[in-house]
Amino acid sequence: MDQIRIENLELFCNHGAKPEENVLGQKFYVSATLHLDTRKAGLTDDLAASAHYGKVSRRIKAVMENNTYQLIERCAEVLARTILLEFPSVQGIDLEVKKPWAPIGLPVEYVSVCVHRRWHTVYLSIGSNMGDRRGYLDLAVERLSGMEEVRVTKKSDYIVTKPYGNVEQEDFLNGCLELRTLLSPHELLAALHEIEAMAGRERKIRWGPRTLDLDILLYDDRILDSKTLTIPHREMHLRRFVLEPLSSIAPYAVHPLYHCSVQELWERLQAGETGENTVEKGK
Ligand code: A4P
Ligand code: MG
Repeated sequence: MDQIRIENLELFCNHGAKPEENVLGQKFYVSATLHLDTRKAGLTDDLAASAHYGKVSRRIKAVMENNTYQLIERCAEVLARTILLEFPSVQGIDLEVKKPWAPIGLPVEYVSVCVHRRWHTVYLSIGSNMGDRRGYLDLAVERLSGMEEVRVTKKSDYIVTKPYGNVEQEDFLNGCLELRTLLSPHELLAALHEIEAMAGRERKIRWGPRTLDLDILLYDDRILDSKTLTIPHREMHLRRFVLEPLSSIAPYAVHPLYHCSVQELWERLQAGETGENTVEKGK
């Protein structure tokens, strides 16, 4: 991806863990590399197709001067988030905050913190088989859309599906979403659990009836297996209620373990059939 670089923007601000730093202030330098596609601006000579480096610099100055943080880690985190949220063409950012007068009692050129932050593409499975199923799925979309660090970029149709697994229960309404997010996988999982709780979700039986179930299917091309989170979702390739709606919004998304597209997974499942069936569309 193309880059725009802002090198060593000099600022005078009050960040520091020592109280005197917060009063006296000192010099900081901020550098930012913006990752974006400059092709259109390059061809048309139109600033609207790029990111205005003057505006980005002034935003960095305002955030640095109007706040007092203890840590340069915090400065870097807030700056990266602000630029990613406020400049839509910027897909990612490398940001460095340098502190040349860091009071460590030793001759040092500077200390600095560097972070890389970017928008991530995520696919979610959403499902409900209790009460107002459509209402719960719509609630999830509404809550996710209301979060600053999440953008719902695609939504499949909802389909009615027979329960998968060995629990006797009502049919499900299922769908899939595409999100862009600044949240890490575990932060996103925590946010999904909060939305499930808002929908009155109770965890009694594994694979049992639920007002709202929100699962992370894919997160970029990440492979992750922790105690609380496995990505890609362990069973996504076996589930009609996942692959049918997912293939309608992301046929070419690639499963990073099986190295094949969602469309291929869906075709394989249809060819092999595994006992769980779509019964009707759009209820
Ligand atoms: N967890 C691990 N990986 C993930 C992930 N990728 N996304 C952990 C979300 N959560 C993940 O989930 C249990 C724990 O899994 C979470 O706390 C999280 O730390 P849960 O939602 O509390 O419990 P669950 O949903 O009963 O269990 P599980 O294994 O997540 O089941 P699934 O996979 O969600 O399947 N049939 C149809 N037709 N439609 C459905 O939507 N859903 C299920 C539940 C079963 N049958 C279904 C459907
Ligand atoms: Mg679940």
